[in-house]
Amino acid sequence: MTREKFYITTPLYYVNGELHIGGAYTTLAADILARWHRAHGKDVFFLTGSDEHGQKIEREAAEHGMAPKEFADSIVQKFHELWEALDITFDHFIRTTDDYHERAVGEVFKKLMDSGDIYLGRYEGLYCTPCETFVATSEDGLCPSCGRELERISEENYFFRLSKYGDALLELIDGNPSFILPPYRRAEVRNRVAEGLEDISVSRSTFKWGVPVPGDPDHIVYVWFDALLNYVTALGAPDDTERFRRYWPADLHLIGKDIIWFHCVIWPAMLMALGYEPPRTVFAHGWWTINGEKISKSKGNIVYPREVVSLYGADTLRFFLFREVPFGRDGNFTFEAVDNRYHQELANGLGNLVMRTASMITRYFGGKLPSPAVEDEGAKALAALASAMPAKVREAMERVDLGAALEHIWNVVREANRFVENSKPWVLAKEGETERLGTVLYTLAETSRLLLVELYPFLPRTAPVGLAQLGAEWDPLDAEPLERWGVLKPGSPVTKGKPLFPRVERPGV
Ligand code: ME8
Repeated sequence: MTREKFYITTPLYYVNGELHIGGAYTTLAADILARWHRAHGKDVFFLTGSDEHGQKIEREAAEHGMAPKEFADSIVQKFHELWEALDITFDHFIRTTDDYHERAVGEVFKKLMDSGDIYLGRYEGLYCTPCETFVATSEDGLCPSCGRELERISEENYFFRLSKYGDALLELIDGNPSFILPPYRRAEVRNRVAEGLEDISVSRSTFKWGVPVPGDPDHIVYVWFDALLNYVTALGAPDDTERFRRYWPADLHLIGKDIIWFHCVIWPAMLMALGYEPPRTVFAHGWWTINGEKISKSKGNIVYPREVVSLYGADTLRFFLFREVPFGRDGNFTFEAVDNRYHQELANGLGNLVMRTASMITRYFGGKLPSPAVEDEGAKALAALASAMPAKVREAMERVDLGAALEHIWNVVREANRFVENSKPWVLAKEGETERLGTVLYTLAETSRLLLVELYPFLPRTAPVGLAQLGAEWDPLDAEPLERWGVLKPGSPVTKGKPLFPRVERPGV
């Protein structure tokens, strides 16, 4: 039986500087989902990469006294270091300067020139270089998206016949409720499409850093047209490759809400022009802000992932970003909030639960898991709640609602800790109620195990450590048999290890 495929992508990040937590956010989300789908039997293809052409990169490189490619190489190296530090399990990393991609972009451009979907015209108007966006109108000469100064350009340009695809796009949006997620982002895109679409400029001729237009090398392909194609060129398109046939259409393009128009309108129209299926889902998440302002390379209000990782570890960054804010909404970043989540939820909540469970089994049962020999109301209720959790997590993950998945999990963490307080195992031990104590501790161990199985995509370093302490099996490619109650066998070894989340002193606090 062939496994079902799951093709997931991140945006290609511009190589104009090191990545801040915004870029890490999208890539971590993709990694969490990739791990979750792999653990549930899917044949996952997880793509990320770098967006290297265009005026912005050309200028940035010049400021560093470097050639664009040389500059891009140095930044891409940093991306790779970051993805390694954050345990990102991508299957392929595409650079828009890769030969196969550049060749494919030229071929696609030619194909669309031949079919009439791309034609030569003249662009007179405004351009925002930081956003690499053509802007139709602006009263104050500032970019409506980022607020910075626009440049007036007047160039002979190739145009893409976007106007032709308005009706088909409306049909796509209306007929597929999960094409644009979260649902609250759909209306804005739909309304703008319904107002009517104009053809868009897809080439530039005043600088050189890009893929030359076939047969007209004075022009280079517009950086967005080039970059969007990565999602299919990475699979070998426009050649009819096995990989392309296997994985296209993408199951999930993860993006920030800043680039929803490119992904939900321009990209599907390009695909329609090429005769390819549109992606199944584009999920646009919100922005991380500092004091309410979007964290952004060009604004310079930045937090780097390493500032969190060096103190709290990579798992904490992952956990925090999806626990603190519903996936889809904006959220304000503070180190206080990271510190609170770490100490209250990871250290005192989950870490303490696993620690108490393992150490009581070590102390009272010599490190052998006791059997749940007698009935206990509290234990039964906790077991029922924990057993029901994996299905709820699944439902949330399938909607790409990472925050809801964590909330289902944390509900069980809270109840398990409450159960420890209510059942008072230390009193049961003192009073010699060994059988009841066995039931309580078995229930806590099995609940902790289920929690760690569900948390693995969110805590890929810590969850296996906790599972090993509980003597539990774990297979990152086959979680399903482990998602039911009663997998731990009485008599199996449990070891008390180091705390999963030791206390952290923040310097200067
Ligand atoms: O737009 N909060 O690249 P980019 C949350 N190259 N996410 C953020 C963020 C923030 N403050 N800042 C950035 C580009 N992001 C193009 C994409 S795709 C074919 C080409 C994330 O380097 C978010 O995912 O500006 C956003 O969409 C992406 O980084 C933009 O990265």
